[in-house]
Parts: sequence; structure tokens; C-alpha cells
Amino acid sequence: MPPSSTAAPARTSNISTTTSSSTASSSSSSSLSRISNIASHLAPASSTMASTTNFPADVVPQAPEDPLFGLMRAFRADESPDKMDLGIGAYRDDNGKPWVLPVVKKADEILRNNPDLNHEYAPIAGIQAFTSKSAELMFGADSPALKEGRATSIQTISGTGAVHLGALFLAKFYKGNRTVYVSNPTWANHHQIFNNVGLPTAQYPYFDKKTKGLDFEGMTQALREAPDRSVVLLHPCAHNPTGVDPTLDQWKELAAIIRQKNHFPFFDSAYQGFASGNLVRDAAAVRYFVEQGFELLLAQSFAKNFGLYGERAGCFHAITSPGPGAAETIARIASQLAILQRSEISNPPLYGARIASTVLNDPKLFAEWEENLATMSGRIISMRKALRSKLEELGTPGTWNHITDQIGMFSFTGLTEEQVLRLRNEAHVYMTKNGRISMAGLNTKNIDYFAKAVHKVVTTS
Ligand code: KET
Repeated sequence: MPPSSTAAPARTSNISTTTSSSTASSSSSSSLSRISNIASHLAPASSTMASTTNFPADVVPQAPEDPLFGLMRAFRADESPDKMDLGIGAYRDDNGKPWVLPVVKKADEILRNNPDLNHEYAPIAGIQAFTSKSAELMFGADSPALKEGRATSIQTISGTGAVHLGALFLAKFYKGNRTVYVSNPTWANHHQIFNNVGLPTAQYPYFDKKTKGLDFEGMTQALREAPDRSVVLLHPCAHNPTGVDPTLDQWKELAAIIRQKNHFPFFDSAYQGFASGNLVRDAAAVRYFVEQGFELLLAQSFAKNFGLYGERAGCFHAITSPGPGAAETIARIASQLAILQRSEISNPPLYGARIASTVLNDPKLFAEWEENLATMSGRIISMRKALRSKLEELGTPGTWNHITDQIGMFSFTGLTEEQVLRLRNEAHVYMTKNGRISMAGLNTKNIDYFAKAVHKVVTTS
């Protein structure tokens, strides 16, 4: 630190002491003028100080704006009546409006009419009625891991907070190969979250540009070649951004490789119920791994399947392998997670978890939630069919079967970055540069416009 900056604060604090003591005793005009003299004398020094920083540009360079949230901002600022938001993965109804799930409205009503509710802190691990049902939702109520007491669950700040907590736990305690293997491509935030806690990321091939499907060969080869005991991040269903998932048979092969290599699986589940519309089917890969006795981590988001995006409801689960010491292992893991949680967020937010918990704990509301999920996934599937047939009718060059083959919230269209930018500039269509579209941004009113805009950029580029 330069000497001038250490000297200056000391002088400044002397002044303020003098000022306050002279104000306290009824101050004379001579002492006031003496203070103002000293203050003006010091002014240049303090203004020099204001321009010095511990964070100059070579230390804290200007970071680029988050691409996805930047896109949302640009969309909001666009005044065209034709504008279309196909960026963020958030469900929209057929009028292009955010949808508050009817079952969420009901749960909200129940909560607001409960005279016993208050705003006290949640326990460090969150609302137990919520976390235990979240575990059942993911792993199945009769999961061997739950029955044998080999699982621990802790409420988090939605899915991002869960991935972060898992990353932090691994950074502190994982003694295998600390490189986290993520799919190429993956949710962009994965890289940041792991890198921020000092865990490097590497990529395994995932998307085959030619078939616009899974590059299973490339994926399995990379996992075989990765150093033993690497961390492998997996999307259990509705892969973001590609909409391409392994089949159950492929999952079984992946599990065999992961077992053989002693890799450590970390699942990021943000779309349960969104892929097939069926909560159990969308959990099949995870449940298979648990049945096989893997030790694993899982981040669970309720942002999309409950439409609780901004309420940040989520859960982190750790499961350990069966064996005589399993219950003791999981208790130790839980105790450390509690310490990490306490120092990071102290305890998680209540509202979203209360809503989800109300639904998860009431069979009638749960059944209604499943209907709401079917409404969302059904509308998305119908948009896939409509988009594919419109592009085929228009004779847009290329094949478009991948639009209906891919599942979940997104479609990885295969549009190039140049085409994406032209769509934004010429047609006010907002999507990420990698050609991903959020299918829920399409509806019966704007799909023609979108298909024609795509046709135009594909035929004239
Ligand atoms: N994991 C995946 C795979 C994912 O796509 C998201 C969100 C999250 C975790 C985090 O969700 P949270 O809201 O923290 O529960 N994806 C969408 C939104 C975002 O990027 O924040 C998206 O890709 O559009």
C-alpha cells in the first residue's frame, strides 16, 4: 500500500473526532473556522485518495455482462411489437406470458390463510418437510438409499445454490481428481461455479453436430480416458442446452464406465417433469445410479417444474454407498454441509420451499401439480411439432427432425452465430448465440413469424 494512503485516513479520522467533540460542547466560532481551515488544507489529499484504489483495471478487469441476462435486458429494451424472447429457460403460456401454476396459486392461498406462519429463520438445513419430500421425488419413496439412511438433503438457493454447495463441498473434501468433467456444451454457469471454488473444468464430447443428437462414442471415450476418480457432471434429463438425453441403456453403459473408472457422479437436475411430463420417468437415470450403489451428489431445482424461478427453491442431496459405515459417513457429510451453509447463507429462504412443500406433502395437490406439468410439457411438445412442420412446409434447407427428437425446455437448432445475430437484428428474435431456443417462448401466435424469419436467414446466409 502506498504510504500516502496509510497516512491520509489517520488524518481524516482525527478531523472527525475533533468535529464531533466540538459539536458536542457548544462550539466557538474560532474553533469552527480552525476546523474548516484544516479541512480545506486536507481537501487535495483526500481527493487524491479517492482516485486511488486497490482494484485497478489490471487487477479487476471489466467483466462481460452475463450473456443470458444481457439478452433479457436487450429484449426488454426492444420496442418492436414483433419481438420474441426465446432466451431464458422459463415457461410461457400460449399468450407469451409467465404462468403461475394453478397448484402454486392454491398452495399460496393455503399458506396465506395459515395463522401459525411467521417469518422466523428456517433451520440451517431448511424445512425438513420440504427436503425429505424432495429426496423422495428424486430418488423414489422406496429408494434403498433413503430407507437405509444413506442420504442427506439440505435446502439451497434453487439449483444454482445446490450446484455451488456441492462444488464447495468437493473443493474442500474431495481427494480424487479435482477436475470436473462437464458436457460440451453445458449450462454455461457450470464452468463459473466450479472454477470459482478452485475446481478446474474439462469437457467431454456430448453433442454431435452432424446428427444433432448424442455423441455417445465421443462421450464414453472421453470418460474412459479421463484420469481415474474424476468428477463427472451429468444432466439427468432434458439436457441444457441441447435437449438431447442418453437412452436408459446408454445410461447403464455410462454407469458401468463411471464405476470402472471410479469417477464421481454429480447430477444437476433442473428439469424433472419437463422432459417427458412424467416425474418418475425423468428420474430414471438417477434412480438407476442409486440402485447400483453409487456414492453421488445431486443438485435439484424447483425453478422450472414449479414455475418458482425467482423464489429460489432448491435442494442438495448427497448419497453414500451401502455398507456398514454408511449412516455414519452421511452424518459426517451432513455436519460439514451445515457448516458450509451457515457460513454462506446461514439458512435458506422460506417462501418458495413452503409452496413446494405444501404441494409435495398433499396427495391431491401433488396430482394437480402433475397435471400442470403435463400442461407445460404438452404445450412445448406441440410447439416442437408445429415448428418442425412449418420449416418443412417452407422447404427451409437442412433437416428439422431434431426439433421433435430433442426434449425438454430447449432446442439446439443448429443455427449459426451469424444467423442468430441476424434474427435478432432483422426480426427482433432473441436467442442465445449457440443457437439454443427456449421452446416455451413459441406459441400459436408467433410461431409462423419465427419459422419465416428462420427460413429467411437460412436461405440468405
Ligand atoms: N442447472 C441447469 C442445467 C440449468 O439449466 C439451470 C438454469 C440451473 C441449474 C439453475 O437454475 P436455478 O434457477 O438456480 O434453479 N437454467 C436457465 C436459467 C439460468 O441460466 O439461470 C437457463 O439456462 O436459461
